[in-house]
Amino acid sequence: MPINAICVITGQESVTGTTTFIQEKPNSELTIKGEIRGLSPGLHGLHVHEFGDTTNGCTSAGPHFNPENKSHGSPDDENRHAGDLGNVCANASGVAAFEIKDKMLSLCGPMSIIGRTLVVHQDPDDLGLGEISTTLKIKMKNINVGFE
Ligand SMILES: [Cu+2]
Ligand SMILES: [Zn+2]
Repeated sequence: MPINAICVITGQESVTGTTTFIQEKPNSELTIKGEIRGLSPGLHGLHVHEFGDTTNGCTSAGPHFNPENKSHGSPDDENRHAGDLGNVCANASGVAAFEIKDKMLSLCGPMSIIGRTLVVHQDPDDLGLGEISTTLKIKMKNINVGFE
């Protein structure tokens, strides 16, 4: 039976949305499907951060979920944080609709994202290629992933 989880996104400046996570079996790829509204048009970094505590934004949510102690990268890289999901793109109306298939993250086991935080950033993610981390400015936060 497929496993499902959902996160409801609430953020600053009337950013709202939902993201659904679907996994057919414990080891199959994770489908991440979402729609986020109220963003500025263009690219926004999307990550799973380590902790589910969003009381103090990115500080309490901790770093990118990284159980294998790797470097920040693109979701297509071998060397990436498990929580690195790249960028989502908002259209001219500020809506980002996306469907991501990810082979690293899971809804169970050591790579489980349950109880962590999904963060959509104001700025694009440089995917590990730049010298300055773009992951510090937070636009939206506060998504605990829980079972549906
Ligand atoms: Cu982040
Ligand atoms: Zn990262």
